[in-house]
Amino acid sequence: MRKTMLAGIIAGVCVTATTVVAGATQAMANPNDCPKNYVCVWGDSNYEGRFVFAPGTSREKVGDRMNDLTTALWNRTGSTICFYDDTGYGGSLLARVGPGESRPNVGRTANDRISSWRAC
Ligand SMILES: [Ca+2]
Repeated sequence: MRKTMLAGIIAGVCVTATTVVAGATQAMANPNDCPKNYVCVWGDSNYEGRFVFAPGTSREKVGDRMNDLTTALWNRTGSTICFYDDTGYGGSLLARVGPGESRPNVGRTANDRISSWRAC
């Protein structure tokens, strides 16, 4: 009798935990999180983790918080945006993303390297 009750409690806890995680994931992936005319970058794939949402089409320095940490990105501007390895649009061109396009994962070559971007 006791064993049965305990199993029931554990099952209940598991169901609750799963529901919470699924809800959080859905909220993080909401395209409305990145405002129109912004370039948005996230630290984890599928638009999760730390992020920076920057208005306009250029950012000379992504800043310490996101430098060399971008994995996912969303270009909600009307321009094609080029993402660079160094600040000041220097170093390798890591990604070229068309207007409105997004990348749930920038790929191994560009991952955790982006330091700046501008229209190109
Ligand atoms: Ca870099």
